[in-house]
Amino acid sequence: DQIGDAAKKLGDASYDFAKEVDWNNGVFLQAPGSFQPLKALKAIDKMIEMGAAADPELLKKAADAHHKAIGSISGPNGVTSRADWDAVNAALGRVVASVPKQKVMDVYDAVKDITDPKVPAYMKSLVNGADAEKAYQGFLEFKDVVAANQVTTASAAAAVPTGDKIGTAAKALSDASYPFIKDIDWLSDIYLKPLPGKTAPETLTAIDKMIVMGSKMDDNLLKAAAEAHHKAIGSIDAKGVTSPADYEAVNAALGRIVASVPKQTVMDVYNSMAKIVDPSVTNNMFSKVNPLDALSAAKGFYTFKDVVEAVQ
Ligand code: CLA
Ligand code: PID
Ligand code: PID
Ligand code: PID
Ligand code: PID
Ligand code: PID
Ligand code: PID
Repeated sequence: DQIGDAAKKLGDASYDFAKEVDWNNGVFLQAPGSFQPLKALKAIDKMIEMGAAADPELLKKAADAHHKAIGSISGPNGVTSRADWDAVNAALGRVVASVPKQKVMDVYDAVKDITDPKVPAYMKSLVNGADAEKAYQGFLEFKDVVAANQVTTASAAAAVPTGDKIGTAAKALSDASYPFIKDIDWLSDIYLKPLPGKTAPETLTAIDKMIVMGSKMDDNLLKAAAEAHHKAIGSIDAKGVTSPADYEAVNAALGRIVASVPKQTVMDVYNSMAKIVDPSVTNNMFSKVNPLDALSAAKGFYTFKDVVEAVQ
């Protein structure tokens, strides 16, 4: 297809730049400017809306392309192979082309809103500037091909199951855990702190397992889960906490997507996360909330998971 061909040219123009970026640099965990959690949530919300509007098959292929690319990483900077670099660019170009232009521009504008204007120049200063310029010229040509292949209308909303066992169980889970949700400081910057003692390649292993799980999920249910998050963001209070009803809808939606993949795929995520999250992190989270509320939430979760497993 045209986007695939254009991705090869983009690769010619950008792979030198890709090799020069230090993908293992911890700086990429930081906010790209002053820390503004509510504005950042707005930007994430725009990405969620774009993800929910994207063609699910193309989204899966993009997830698969990332998984494959993680497998061909080499060298100290963590760069993937040239072929996989091109494949990721092509896959993302197709995802972009599957949503109306305005959805893409909404992400761009919202990210711009939380990005200090000095950040791009700083990023450029870390690589060969001429190679960054060459990559950008390549991107500008690529985006014209994407625009020429872009849809103009958004896809239909997902179908949300009703009256299913997971939906019923989600109500009990949400009742048991909403006090805990209200105890959590959602606007803290602690969630952007590095995981103690872990390197970027180690962390990427766990993310890779999530990508694999995402790629196996039921299309409609993943879309519904994204839409449930978008709705929940719309009802947050000043402390970032969503309404009880929207929280319940998120739990139901996530239970359903978990049930749509094999148990082992879920456990692969859990086990890889357990390897990179030191118990001190979990204990620290626990120390900041009412312990009775956390225990009630945990009890609710362990009951919920049995319902999920029964329909998995
Ligand atoms: Mg989420 C999970 C935040 C968007 C899909 N997500 C999580 C949690 C964290 C979070 C609260 C990971 C950390 C953790 O486990 O804490 N997500 C979060 C934010 C946003 C977002 C702030 C922004 C909009 N997510 C989002 C989108 C999707 C997902 C758009 C795609 C549709 N997210 C997704 C999945 C999962 C998460 C599939 C998880 O599995 C993970 C999670 O919650 O695992 C348990 C602990 C969790 C909480 C504080 C909230 C849930 C409370 C539960 C139901 C009960 C508490 C149990 C116990 C006390 C703690 C867990 C014990 C542990 C051993 C499992
Ligand atoms: C400017 C001025 C003009 C010239 C110009 C110009 C530049 C415009 C530009 C630009 C626009 C632009 C857009 C970019 C957009 C990037 C979008 C990223 C989206 C990320 C997403 C992430 C996600 C997920 C995911 C799916 C999940 C949801 C999420 C489900 C269902 C200014 C040059 C034309 C770069 C969507 C993918 C996992 C949130 O106009 O004169 O330069 O760049 O998890 O959804 O699972
Ligand atoms: C524009 C203007 C509108 C019209 C429009 C428009 C186009 C927007 C577009 C577009 C956005 C867009 C984005 C693309 C992004 C590509 C990103 C590629 C990333 C590849 C990576 C590969 C890798 C790895 C990996 C992880 C490793 C690092 C690596 C670590 C820690 C402008 C059409 C709407 C194409 C990251 C995965 C292995 C490097 O908006 O008018 O057309 O395309 O090895 O991580 O090691
Ligand atoms: C300039 C002037 C214009 C021309 C121009 C120009 C240059 C702009 C530039 C540039 C922008 C730019 C951006 C770059 C962005 C790279 C982003 C990389 C992200 C990597 C991540 C890696 C990671 C992980 C991971 C998970 C870990 C955290 C991390 C935990 C909990 C100035 C040329 C356009 C290079 C996210 C995945 C392992 C961080 O605009 O005229 O030159 O470069 O380790 O999670 O640990
Ligand atoms: C233990 C001991 C026993 C008792 C027990 C026990 C506990 C087990 C547990 C537990 C397992 C467990 C699992 C959890 C799993 C969480 C998984 C999260 C996945 C997140 C994903 C994120 C993503 C996306 C997304 C889609 C995108 C890709 C991504 C596409 C196509 C130890 C109690 C049984 C919590 C997948 C969703 C946006 C990466 O066994 O004695 O306690 O918890 O962007 O894909 O867009
Ligand atoms: C288990 C054991 C195996 C069998 C198994 C199994 C089950 C795994 C499961 C499961 C995992 C799982 C995960 C669930 C997670 C739910 C998370 C809910 C999060 C809700 C949020 C709501 C909100 C917002 C929002 C953003 C705001 C904050 C809030 C900010 C900055 C165990 C079956 C495989 C259900 C985050 C979105 C508006 C609070 O593995 O043997 O069954 O379920 O307002 O952000 O303000
Ligand atoms: C313990 C002992 C057992 C019993 C038990 C127990 C407790 C475990 C606990 C607990 C685990 C736990 C986890 C919590 C996790 C909260 C995660 C919140 C994530 C929030 C995010 C928000 C954000 C953003 C966002 C984007 C911004 C950055 C942020 C930028 C660029 C010990 C009870 C089981 C509470 C990610 C989305 C706006 C940060 O196990 O016997 O008690 O709590 O602003 O992006 O700015």
